[in-house]
Amino acid sequence: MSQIGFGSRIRKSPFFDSTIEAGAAAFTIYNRMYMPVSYGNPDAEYELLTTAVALWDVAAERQVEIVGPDAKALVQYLSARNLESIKPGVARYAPLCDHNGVLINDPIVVCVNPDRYWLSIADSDVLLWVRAVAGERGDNVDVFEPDVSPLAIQGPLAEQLMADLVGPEMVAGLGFFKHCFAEIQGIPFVLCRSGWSKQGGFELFLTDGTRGNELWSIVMDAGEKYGIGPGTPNQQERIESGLLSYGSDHLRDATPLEVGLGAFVSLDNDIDFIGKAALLADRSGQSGRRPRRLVNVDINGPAISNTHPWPLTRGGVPVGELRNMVWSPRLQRSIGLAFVDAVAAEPGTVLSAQAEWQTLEAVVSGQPFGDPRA
Ligand code: THG
Repeated sequence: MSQIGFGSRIRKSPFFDSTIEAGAAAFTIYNRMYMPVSYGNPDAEYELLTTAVALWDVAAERQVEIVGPDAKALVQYLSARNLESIKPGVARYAPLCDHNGVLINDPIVVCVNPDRYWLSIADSDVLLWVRAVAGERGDNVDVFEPDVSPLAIQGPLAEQLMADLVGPEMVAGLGFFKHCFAEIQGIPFVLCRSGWSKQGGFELFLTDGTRGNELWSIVMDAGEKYGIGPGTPNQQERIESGLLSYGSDHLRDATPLEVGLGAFVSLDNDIDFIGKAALLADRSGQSGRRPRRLVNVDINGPAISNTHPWPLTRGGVPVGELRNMVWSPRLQRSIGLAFVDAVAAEPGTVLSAQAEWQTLEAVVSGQPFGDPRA
C-alpha cells in the first residue's frame, strides 16, 4: 500500500508527538500541517465521541491574526456574515467569499480584543488573501499567523472534564461560541465552547506551541475517569449533524448559498463585503450562473465510504457529484452529501451514483440528518 511520507516541507502540530504516541494511523495535510484523521478504528472513535469524550489535534485549523485600528472594518469586509455585534469573548462562524461570491473559506471569527481578531480557518490560503485585501485597501493593520493551536475536547462528557480542568464556574459561565482566557499549570490558552461536532465540547486555543504535548497529557490524565481517548474530526458524526467540510463537500466554485450557509450570509442590509454584489445578482437570477445545491442523500447500498467524488446522474443525465458517503451508526443506513444542479435537488429525487465497481441509488432527503425527528 502506498503512503505519504513525513518531511520538512509540511509542518507538525504542537501535539504531533502525542498523536503518534497515541496511535494515529493516518494523517491528512491541512493548511500545510499534518492533521490526524484516524486512529485505525472508526467505529470505536464514533462511539467515544457520541457517548464519552474524545481529544482531537486540530492545530491545523490555523489562525490568521488581524490586529490594528482598522481590524474590525477589515474583518467585516472579508466576511459575508454581519459581524456588527461581535465583541471580545464572542466567536462567530463566518464564510469568506471572493469577488465572484465564491466560498473561499469558512472560518470561525474569534474577537480577542476590540482591535484584535483571529480567523480560525479551514484549509485554504487565507493569510495571503487577507494581506492582499488589507494592502489594497490601505488598512492600518498587521496580518500574520500567530502561535495559536486549537485542541478540541468533544463529546457529552466534555463538560465535566473541562469543569475538572478549569473549575465549574468558568465552564458554566461560557455559552456556545463564547470564549475566555484560561490556563492550566501555567499553560496559556483561550477556551471556547465550540468544535466540529454536535456532541458538545470545547476548543483550547493553545497560545504557546512549545507546550502542546504537556497540555495533551494533562487533558488525557484528567479525562481518564471519563473514558477519554484520542479521536479526529469525525466524518460520520459531522455528516449526520450537518456540518460543512469546506473543499470536500462541494466544487471549488460553489457559493455559500449553494452549500447551505445562507443563514450566515447577510444580503439584506447595508453592510458591504467582498462578493455581496455577485451573491445578490445570483439571488435575483441576473448572474447567469446555473444554481446548484448541497443536499443530503439516503443511499441504498453497502456500508462503504468514497475516497473521491462519484458522478451522479438522473435518468442518465449528469447532474452533479456524490461528494461524501458514510455509514451512519445513528440512522443505521448509508448517507451522503451530493452537490447537484438545483433542478435535481428536490426531496425524493432519485439519483444514480457511479462508484468504481457498481451503481448506487441515492435519494435526495427532505430533512437534515441531524434532526432527531428524521
Ligand atoms: N474549529 C476551529 N476552527 C475551524 C473549525 C473548527 N476552522 C475550520 C472549520 N472548523 C470551520 N468550519 C466550521 C463549520 C461549522 C461550525 C464550526 C466550524 C459550527 N457551526 C455551528 C452550526 O452550524 O450549527 C454553529 C454556527 C454558529 O452559530 O455561528 O460550529 O471546528 N477553531
